[in-house]
Amino acid sequence: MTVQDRPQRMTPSEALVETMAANGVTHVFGIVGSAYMDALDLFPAAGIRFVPVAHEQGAAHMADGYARASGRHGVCIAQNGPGITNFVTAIAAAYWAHSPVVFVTPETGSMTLGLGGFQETEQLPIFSKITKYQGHVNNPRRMAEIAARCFHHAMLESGPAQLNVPRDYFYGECLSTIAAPMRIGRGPGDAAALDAAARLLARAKFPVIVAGGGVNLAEGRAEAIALAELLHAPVCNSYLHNDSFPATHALWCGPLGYQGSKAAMKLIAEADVVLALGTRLGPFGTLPQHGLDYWPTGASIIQVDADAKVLGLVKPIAVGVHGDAKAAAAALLARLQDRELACASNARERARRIADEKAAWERELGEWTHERDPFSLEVAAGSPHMHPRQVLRELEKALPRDAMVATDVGNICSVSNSYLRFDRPRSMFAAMSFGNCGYAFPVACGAKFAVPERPAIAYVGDGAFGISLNELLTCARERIGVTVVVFNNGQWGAEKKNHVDFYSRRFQAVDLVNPSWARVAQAFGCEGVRVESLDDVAPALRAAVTAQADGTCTVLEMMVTQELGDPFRRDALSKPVRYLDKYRACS
Ligand SMILES: Cc1ncc(C[n+]2csc(CCOP(=O)(O)OP(=O)(O)O)c2C)c(N)n1
Ligand SMILES: [Mg+2]
Repeated sequence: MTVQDRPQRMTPSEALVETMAANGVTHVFGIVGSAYMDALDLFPAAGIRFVPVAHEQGAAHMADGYARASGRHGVCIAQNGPGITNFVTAIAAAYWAHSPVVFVTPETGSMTLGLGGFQETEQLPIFSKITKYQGHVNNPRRMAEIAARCFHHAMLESGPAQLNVPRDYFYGECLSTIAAPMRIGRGPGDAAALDAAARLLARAKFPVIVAGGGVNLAEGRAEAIALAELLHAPVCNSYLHNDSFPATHALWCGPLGYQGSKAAMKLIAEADVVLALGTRLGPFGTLPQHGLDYWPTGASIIQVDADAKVLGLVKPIAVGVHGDAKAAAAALLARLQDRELACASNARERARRIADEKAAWERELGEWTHERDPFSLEVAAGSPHMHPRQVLRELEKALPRDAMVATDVGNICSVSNSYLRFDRPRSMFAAMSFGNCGYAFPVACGAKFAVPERPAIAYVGDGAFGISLNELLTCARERIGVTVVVFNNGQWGAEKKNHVDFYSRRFQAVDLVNPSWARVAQAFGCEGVRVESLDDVAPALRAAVTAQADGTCTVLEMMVTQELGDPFRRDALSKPVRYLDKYRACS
C-alpha cells in the first residue's frame, strides 16, 4: 500500500492508480482504450495486472465475481461511449448482487462535451439507478479525492460505484494526498430494537433463522452458528445464498425459494418467530414452491439488515434492526445467553424434526431422477441423453469441498439450486435478482482471479453460453483455470417451459441449433469435453478441476434431455386471452 500523508505533486492518472493501489487493487478488467491509456501505462509499475477481456460486459462481471469471492473491490475500466454502455447489464447485476465494484468510466473530453463528437453519451444518467455512488471528476485536481470516495462508498454500501472522468482530466498536474481506505463499522443496530428482538426470540417455541447474503458480507458466520445453536433453531439459506450457512451443520435446512429445499420450507412454515439475518427478504426469495406456500404469515418476523430501506419493505415485520448481520447476531447472543429460553423445552423434539425433514428431502431428491410432467416424459422418452437432475446429482457428489460455483439463469441452472451445498462462505455466485443469462461464466473467471487456490466452476445453459462464450478467448489468452459446465439441451429451456405451460406448445424462438460446444472450446484454445453418459460426469469434472491448476479452462458439454423443471414465473404469467378473430387460434 502506498498511502501518503503529505500532498505530493502528481498527475491525475498517477492519483487514480495510487488510489487503486492504496485500496489493494491488484487486477483491473477491461478492454484497452485511448481514453485511459495514460493511466493504463502506470498499471504494471503500480503492481496492477490489467486483464484484457473479450467484451466489456465480461469485464464488469469479472469484477463482480472478483468482489464476491474476495470481499475486496472488483475494478473495471473501458473506453468512453460504447465501452461504457457495454458495462450496463453487468453493473445492474452487480448492484443486485451487492458487489463492491468500482467501475471507471472515462467520458468524452470536457472541451467537446455536448457537441456530439465521437463516442459520446451521457454516462451518469445511464447508471443512476444501478449504483450506490457516482463520482464525477469535475476538475482534474480532484481525482484522488473522488476516486477514494468511490472506493469508500462501494464498500460502505456494498454495491457498484462509478468514477466518471472526462478523458482529458487524466492529464495535468495536481497536489494530492492519497487517502488510506476508510472502513466504517455498521454496528449492531438500535439497542431498543435488539432488546425487543431478544424478547421475541426468548419467548419463541419454534424460532427459525433465515441466513441471507448479509451474513457473508459481514463475515458473520460464527455468530450465526452460535445463535442458531443457542436457539436450537433450524437455519434456512435465503434464495440463491446457499453458502450463507454451512451445509454440514445439523441445523442447516437448505435454501428457500425457487427449486429450494422442501425441508427448509416445511420447517419455516411452522415458525412462530423468524430471525431474518442479513436479508432483504426479496419478493422472489419467498415465492411458493413445490406446491408449498410456506411463508409463515402468522409468525413474528425480526429482520436485520445493513440497508435500512429494505426493513419491512417486502414482508411485514415485528422488529426491524438496522445493523450489521455479524454485530447484530453477536448483540442478540449477548442478550440471550443467560436467559431462560422457551425453545429450550422442545429442543430435542425440534432437532428430530429437522433431521427427519432433511432425510425425507434427501430421499425425495435421490428418487427424483427426472421430471414427470407430460412434456418432460415425452421428450425424454426418445432421447439418448442424460436426465438433467441426474447430472446435477453427479456433479454435486464430485464437487470439491472448497469449490466456488457461479450459476446462470435458466431451467437447469435453477434446478441446480436443490443440489448445491457449501461449507465455506463466498462459494455460490448465482445471477441474483437481475437474472441475466450470461452471468455465470465471466463471474467464475473473476472469482478465480480473486482466489486462485479454490476451484472455480460455472453452471451455464447452452443458450446463456451463447451470450458469454466470447470470454473463452480471455481464458485461453490469460490462462484462467475455470471449468464451464454447459448443459446442452438444445433449447432456451426456461422460456420453452412457459410455452408448454401457458401457450399450448406454440413454440417460437426457443429451439437452439448448437455447434459442438466442446469443439468450440478447443477452437478457442481451451479444453472441451463432450459428456454423454452419467458415469463420465464425475470423472470429467474432477479432471477439469485438476487442470485448473495449470490455467486450463475446460468446457464440459453435458448432453441432456429437453425435459424441464418447474417454471420460474408461475407468479407472473397467465393463460392467454384474445379478443380479435385474427388471433383466436392463439389461445
Ligand atoms: C440476457 C437475458 N436474456 C433473456 C433472458 C430470458 N431468459 C430467461 S431464462 C432463458 C432461457 C435460458 O436458456 P439456457 O441458457 O439454454 O438454459 P435452460 O433453460 O435451457 O436450462 C431466457 C432466454 C434473460 N434472463 N436474460
Ligand atoms: Mg438450454
